[in-house]
Amino acid sequence: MKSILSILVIGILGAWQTASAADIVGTITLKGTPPAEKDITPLMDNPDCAAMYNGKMPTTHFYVVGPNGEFADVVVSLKGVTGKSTGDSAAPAVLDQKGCLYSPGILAIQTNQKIIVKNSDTCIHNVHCSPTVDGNPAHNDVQMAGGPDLTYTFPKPEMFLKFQCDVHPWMFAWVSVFDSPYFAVSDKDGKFVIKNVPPGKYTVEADHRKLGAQTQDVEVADKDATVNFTFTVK
Ligand SMILES: [Cu+2]
Repeated sequence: MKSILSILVIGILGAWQTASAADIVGTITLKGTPPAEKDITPLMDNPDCAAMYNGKMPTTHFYVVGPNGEFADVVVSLKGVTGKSTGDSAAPAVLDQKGCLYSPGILAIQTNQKIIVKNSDTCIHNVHCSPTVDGNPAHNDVQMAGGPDLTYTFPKPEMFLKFQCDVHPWMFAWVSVFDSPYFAVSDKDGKFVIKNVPPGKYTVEADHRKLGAQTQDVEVADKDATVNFTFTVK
């Protein structure tokens, strides 16, 4: 009886293990020297915005790269995985306007996940998003200093949906929308983690706003899978 019980327990544990999800982890590296970031001079010509910088010129952040090529702001996702969104019940994502810039400049959300746009500045902004995929609504809303947050949702997957400010023409954010929770944006160490991926074979796509997309195939079983990407500056 005892042995039957232990076989049962082992069997149940085994079934649980093969059915359990694992993470896809990796590091993104940039090879080569990216073009120098540009000074955002018009920001400093605007007294409201310049007041937040104490004379220190802000720059663009097209290539956020560490001393050893650690490459941030790469959007990593599972290509072609749709119909898996948990956006309805996911915590909202936050896009802030701070120092007359969007923060973060690269963001990823799920379909139907709330994205809350804040204005942390002491000046007015205008949130203007222009999707290119049918079914994703455009918005163009004035947001006063200290004004209430704006909340948007997008029902369709879209890469790099453009947010801009019509008051400050240098302000851009790029929001990628996925129909699943299986995505991540690489951090300042070039690391990413796509959590709780069900077992299976996937194509992992890494997409950088300036350098385009790469893919690699991976099989997820019962332990974490590693997929590293190297981008090269052309
Ligand atoms: Cu603005």
